[in-house]
Amino acid sequence: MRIDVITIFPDYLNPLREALLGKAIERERISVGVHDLRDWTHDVHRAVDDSPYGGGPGMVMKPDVWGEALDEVCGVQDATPRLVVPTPAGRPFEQKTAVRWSQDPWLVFACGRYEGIDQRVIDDAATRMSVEEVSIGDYVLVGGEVAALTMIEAVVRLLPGVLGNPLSAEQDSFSDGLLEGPCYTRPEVWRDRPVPDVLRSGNHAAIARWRRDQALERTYHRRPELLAALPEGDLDKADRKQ
Ligand code: 6GU
Repeated sequence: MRIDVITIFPDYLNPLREALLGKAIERERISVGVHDLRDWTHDVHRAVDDSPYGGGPGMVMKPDVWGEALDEVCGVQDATPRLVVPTPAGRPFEQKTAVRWSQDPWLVFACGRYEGIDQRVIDDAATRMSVEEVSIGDYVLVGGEVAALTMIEAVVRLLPGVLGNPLSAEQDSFSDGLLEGPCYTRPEVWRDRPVPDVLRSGNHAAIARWRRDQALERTYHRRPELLAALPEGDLDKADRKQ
């Protein structure tokens, strides 16, 4: 997978080179390009923003600069990328979004700052490629960079050969619509707290039942709306006893 990020703060994306994402780059599972938006300015001040039509606070990112940046970054291959625009005004980014994007060969992230990017940039790009304006949650960040990092990490860990153990991705919270329950390792007793007996019983059916019950209980308390959204038939008889 190819990933490009356009931003006025390229250093914000440095964590991409660390840990799991860095390994994925080294192993050539992904190739990453981070581009400084100001490279496409022509004025001495390298201005990327201007005041909003209609008035109001804040600044809007200029269409001419973004237009040239996207023409160049998105036009270098004979394919077209999916263009992702992180914004608190976007559709929610969810695990299923990450799964869908993980099938793509090429993602381009356009990170806005200030009040946002002139809408014509997005509308124009959408005539040539698939464009998604997405939000990572109901809070406001200063810019799209941290949101882009978040989304890139969620996508890249799903690519084959990136996670050490491919079963980890299958057992994620959300993969069955529930939160994952608690987990334990040695020692058997720590600060007078024993590991739950069932996990040391060797009874695999009992362990699976217990884990399922813990997941249901945790989801009920922390994210009741997830339980309500489970498709009909996802809860069996034993689940309903919980
Ligand atoms: Cl994607 N961008 C910004 N700037 N703020 C956000 C967000 C994105 N998602 C939640 N808050």
